[in-house]
Amino acid sequence: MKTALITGILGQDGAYLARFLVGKGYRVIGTYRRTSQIHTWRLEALGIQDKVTLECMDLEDLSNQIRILSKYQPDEIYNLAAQSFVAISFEQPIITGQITGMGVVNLLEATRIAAPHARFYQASTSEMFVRVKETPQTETTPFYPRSPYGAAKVYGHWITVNYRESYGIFASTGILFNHESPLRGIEFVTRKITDAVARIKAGLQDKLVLGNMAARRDWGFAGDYVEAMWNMLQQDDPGDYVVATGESHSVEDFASLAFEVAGLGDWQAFVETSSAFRRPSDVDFLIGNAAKAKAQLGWEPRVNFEELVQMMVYSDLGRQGVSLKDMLLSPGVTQLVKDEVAVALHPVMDVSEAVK
Ligand code: NAP
Ligand code: G4F
Repeated sequence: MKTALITGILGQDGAYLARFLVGKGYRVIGTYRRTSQIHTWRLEALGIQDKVTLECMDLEDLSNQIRILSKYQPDEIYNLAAQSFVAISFEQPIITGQITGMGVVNLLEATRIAAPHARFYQASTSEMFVRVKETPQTETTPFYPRSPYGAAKVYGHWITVNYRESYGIFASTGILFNHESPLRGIEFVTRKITDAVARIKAGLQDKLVLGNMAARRDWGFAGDYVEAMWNMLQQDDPGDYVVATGESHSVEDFASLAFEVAGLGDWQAFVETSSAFRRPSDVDFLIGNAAKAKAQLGWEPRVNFEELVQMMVYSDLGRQGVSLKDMLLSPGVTQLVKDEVAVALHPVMDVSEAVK
């Protein structure tokens, strides 16, 4: 049985990756940072809280990491932990650098010292491109980050490449474009929108206030993207891979479709904008070219933009107690969407009749 260690297992990607690896028969060790309350809601939603071993480990503490890696001797290490919210990185640039940048070299050092034969995955990001030099972006597009988060990730990316070249560690990076899900953190714009749409539908909220609605992103489904991470570590050689859908939509497109899916009509009746949600510098347009991942990993996204918006809106409507039966039974809703909604909702609502 192979052992995988996932940092940031309590985050969105960590939970989906853990589900995928448990399904493949791995022993999964998931690490989380110490907080006053461990939040395992994502693992519970995916039904795997009893199938993974949790260990407290902070990306800032090298000695902690050496002990954990020595104890478990993982075959694969997935470094997903980070201060991952771009907006807060402008407010907390130093801690973002320490966790999202220096945290990577800590873990690489721990790997070199305690588990040198482990295969290592680093969560790189399209936020490294930002002031784009080429459209769509590929593995060879030059980086030009425009946030403390993006700058920290560029360091994490290059130090991973450096450990691969200097010490022969099997270290790969996934340059993942935005990926979302019903389990996305509520601070990110997609989930902020779908949560607000559900609350408006349930009569709990009147307005949604957003920032830059013209920003365009290449949005995919997190459940698809974690499979690409695993694939990268099964290759004969390590490498760097863009993972994206190749389609770009604006925040306005996302909001417009979300209000429509919930049957609320015109989004403009509910949405306001405020400079409070604008960043000192923003990313206007991102779109990825995942041709290398397709050719070498055989990876392609399964969930399209409309399905992604649907699964997020329906999950949030369910969380607010809105009946979903008629919506899920409508012919435009695919089985994939129904299945992910059922997964996201099973701790709070049984939608089994509608998803058969
Ligand atoms: P996420 O939901 O924010 O998860 C990140 C996890 O890292 C959280 O569980 C967080 O703990 C943990 N963490 C934060 N600081 C830590 C520290 N000092 N030590 C240990 N753990 C720490 O992010 P995600 O969306 O799953 O993304 C996973 C990774 O992919 C991140 O590195 C992100 O930057 C990168 N990425 C994400 C996307 C995307 O669109 N989702 C795209 C490209 C790259 P708490 O749960 O306690 O906060
Ligand atoms: O959802 P966001 O906060 O995601 P962002 O900044 O693209 O970062 C995410 O994707 C990256 C990959 O490119 C990851 F590396 C990173 O960890 C994270 O997962 O914002 C998306 C866009 C931005 O242009 C933002 O300015 O939406 C715009 N936006 C407009 N109104 C808003 C809002 N973003 C947030 N969070 N909240 C708003 O009210």
